[in-house]
Amino acid sequence: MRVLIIHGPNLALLGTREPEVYGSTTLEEINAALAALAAELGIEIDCFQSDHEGEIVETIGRARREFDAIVINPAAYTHTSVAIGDAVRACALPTVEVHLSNVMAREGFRHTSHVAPAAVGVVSGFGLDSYLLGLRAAVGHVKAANA
Ligand code: CA2
Repeated sequence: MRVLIIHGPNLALLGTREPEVYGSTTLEEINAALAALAAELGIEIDCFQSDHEGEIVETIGRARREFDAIVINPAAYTHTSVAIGDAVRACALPTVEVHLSNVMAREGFRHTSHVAPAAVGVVSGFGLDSYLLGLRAAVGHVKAANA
């Protein structure tokens, strides 16, 4: 099983700015933790970060041929991008949306997601663990669908 991990805009800055909101863990540390969990689960992952909406849309569009599921933190595009929501719907891979912070406890504009209606579920508010829980959920979903 292969799972594509997508990190949206500005997440490359993790660990360097706003630690009070997003913690002190870097993106490299998140990817390393995901790789360790993937090894434990006996699956493969590929991690991708982009600040560009079109690149994220294209990457989702290509994913169907190579991957069984997607775990995505669309970052600010969560709240603005009809295109990323449409890409997730069109690619038809089970997708889990994850957020480091609890978006529902933040500003009102963060309460809307264009991706969540196309996802199998959302994990929000657990920092690094949101990604790890999201990966476990994606793998469990694929296994259940193939059983
Ligand atoms: O909580 C999350 O994971 C978010 O997706 C993070 C986004 C935010 O727009 C979403 O509402 C919730 C922001 C990512 C920006 O990351 C930064 C990291 C360090 C310093 C500055 C920004």
